Amino acid sequence: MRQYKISVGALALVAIGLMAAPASAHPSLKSASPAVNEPSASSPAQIELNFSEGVIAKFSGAELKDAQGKTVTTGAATADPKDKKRLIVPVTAQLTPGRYTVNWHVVSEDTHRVQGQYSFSVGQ
Ligand SMILES: [Cu+2]
Repeated sequence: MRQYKISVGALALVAIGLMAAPASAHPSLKSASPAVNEPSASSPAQIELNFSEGVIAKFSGAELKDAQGKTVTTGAATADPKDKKRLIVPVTAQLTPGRYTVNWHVVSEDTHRVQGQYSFSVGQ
């Protein structure tokens, strides 16, 4: 009986150790459309953000700002049903030529929250 208790305790310690292990996987932005160094010829209908991990759209999103720092209204972010690593943000407004910044935040499927930003430009 005592032997049994010790082994359960040991197992619990192992389990706690596993949970406390640092997560090596966090979502990072792999690519985007419009791309960073390829100006979009015309106003994009949507912004696609491709991450290294699947993301939960409900807890993810992006804020679009123009060169003056003014927020541009966008639709709600959704995950691509065929690829959970891709977050799609509909651009409802017609973007005038210039530089735009996307402030994104995502919660990955392992519940880690990460945020960042990237810029693209719409051609003249
Ligand atoms: Cu993570």
